[in-house]
Amino acid sequence: MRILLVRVAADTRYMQAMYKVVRMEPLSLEYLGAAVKADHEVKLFDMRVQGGWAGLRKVLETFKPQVVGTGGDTCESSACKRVLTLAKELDPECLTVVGGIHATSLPEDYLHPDIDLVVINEGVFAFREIVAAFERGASFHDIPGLGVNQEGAQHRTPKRPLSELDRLPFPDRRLTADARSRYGFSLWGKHLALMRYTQGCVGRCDFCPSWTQTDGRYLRRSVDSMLAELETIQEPYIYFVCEESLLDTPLSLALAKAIQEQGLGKRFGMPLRADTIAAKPQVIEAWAAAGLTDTIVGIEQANDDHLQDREKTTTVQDNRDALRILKANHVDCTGSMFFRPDFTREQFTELVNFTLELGIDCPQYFVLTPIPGTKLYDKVRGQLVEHDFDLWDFNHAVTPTKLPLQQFYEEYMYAYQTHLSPGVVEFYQRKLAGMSPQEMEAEMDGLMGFREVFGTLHTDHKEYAGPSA
Ligand code: B12
Ligand code: SF4
Repeated sequence: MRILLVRVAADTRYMQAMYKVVRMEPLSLEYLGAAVKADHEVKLFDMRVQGGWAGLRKVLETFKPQVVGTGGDTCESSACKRVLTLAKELDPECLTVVGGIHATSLPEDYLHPDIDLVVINEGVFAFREIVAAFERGASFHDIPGLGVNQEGAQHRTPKRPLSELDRLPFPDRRLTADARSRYGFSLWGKHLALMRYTQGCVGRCDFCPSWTQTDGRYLRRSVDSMLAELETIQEPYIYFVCEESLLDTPLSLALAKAIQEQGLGKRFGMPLRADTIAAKPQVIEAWAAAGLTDTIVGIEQANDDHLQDREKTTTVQDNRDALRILKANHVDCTGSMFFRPDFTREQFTELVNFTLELGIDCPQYFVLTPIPGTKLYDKVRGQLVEHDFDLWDFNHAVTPTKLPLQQFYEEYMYAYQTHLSPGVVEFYQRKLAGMSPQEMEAEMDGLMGFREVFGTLHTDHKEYAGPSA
């Protein structure tokens, strides 16, 4: 069968700016491609770099796929629907399939006339079974882990057991051979590949959908599987797409040692919890020796009460210790913080000052968003004021703000003044020094795009005028 996998691009200004700066390889689709490529003709089309909607129409018309699959974050969900609508418009007989985090967290949102199947959770084996059943003309109702859309209703098949990560095939990176030179994140390493190592988290934070995806389990790959895949990757920089990479101390130390012994000469980035770093300085030291240069840490809040409100078990002291240990090992920290919609001006200032005090190399601020699939979503769903999922990009308030909306965004934008502080400027200088003039131009283009977006976030709310103070 001819199968087209589409890496979607949302049309919103924020996401368009994001795709210029942070453009990672479509790892999920490379996994799906690996699942079916042996028996079928597979193409992967990336709307971010291969011509957007016009390019998509062209590939649909010329390749004439019999199966079209796509997926994305909540803020990309309306674009996913449009992709599959276009596919059906050009060939009503083609099978349309959607998967990914939004499909997993809120499958009913994909009950749509142009979508045939919704894949909940891990998609590799489900997708293989779907394509095989479609080819045979068999029913999809026997395949676990699906929402089957039929006659205006969504029928759920039984839950699919979680796949152990070592059982998955390696992602097929040949599917993105033509686009690979354009993937990366210049601040970490322009030529960057993504790689899975662990999945899930032992945390139970109320704003996070990651632990619910794995029923609270922490899945991991073996050293042998990691080394075998690493040897197939050309890019010099690798980012682990985990939620928390180094929870398992013996495994983490064994992998760091094996990587060092192999002498692959790669650099690594990975997300880490502050309490993991604080409790295991020896693991950070081993990984720094193995090539770890960057990490993303969920610092989140400036005081323990606010952390506890979110059921986050790290403490302000963990955050302080984590930054100290990272600096001692020359690992750069991208710290992630969120502003609660009920923040006052003083609370904005407290959080911004805390990030300066910690000396975070690259502070990233978001708006606390009750994403589907989280406890927080269940807690506040009655208070939602923004129902347009295009704006659920962690940069727009979707529940009422205490400050008038425009002031809320002014404070939000002001937080990014921290990027002019000496420590952050030094971080940028260090990272930009390794770039070619062309890379630097692309980087500046994206960063200016973000500046423009942040200046006008409040206008994105369309009809929504904002709650009163
Ligand atoms: C790595 C990562 C990133 C990386 C790279 C992301 C990228 N898309 O290129 C970086 C750091 C750049 C990033 C950025 C962002 N991220 Co992010 N990210 C993750 C993380 C930690 C892992 C995702 C991953 O790659 N997993 C490994 C791959 C192989 O698994 P997978 O994508 O789930 O795919 C499998 C299945 O879902 C399924 N599947 C997926 N697609 C399809 C399609 C079909 C047809 C089928 C059948 C199956 C299927 O099968 C796949 C194969 O195994 C997740 C956490 C999580 N729990 O998912 C957050 C997460 C996805 N990110 C999130 C967000 C919000 C963002 C940002 C919007 C934040 C921001 N405002 O800047 C940006 C936007 C990125 C974008 N869309 O371009 C949220 C999304 C929540 C939501 N419902 O919207 C998550 C869940 C984090 C969280 N805890 O809230 N992110
Ligand atoms: S520690 Fe991070 S990954 Fe783990 S549940 Fe909390 S927010 Fe999610």
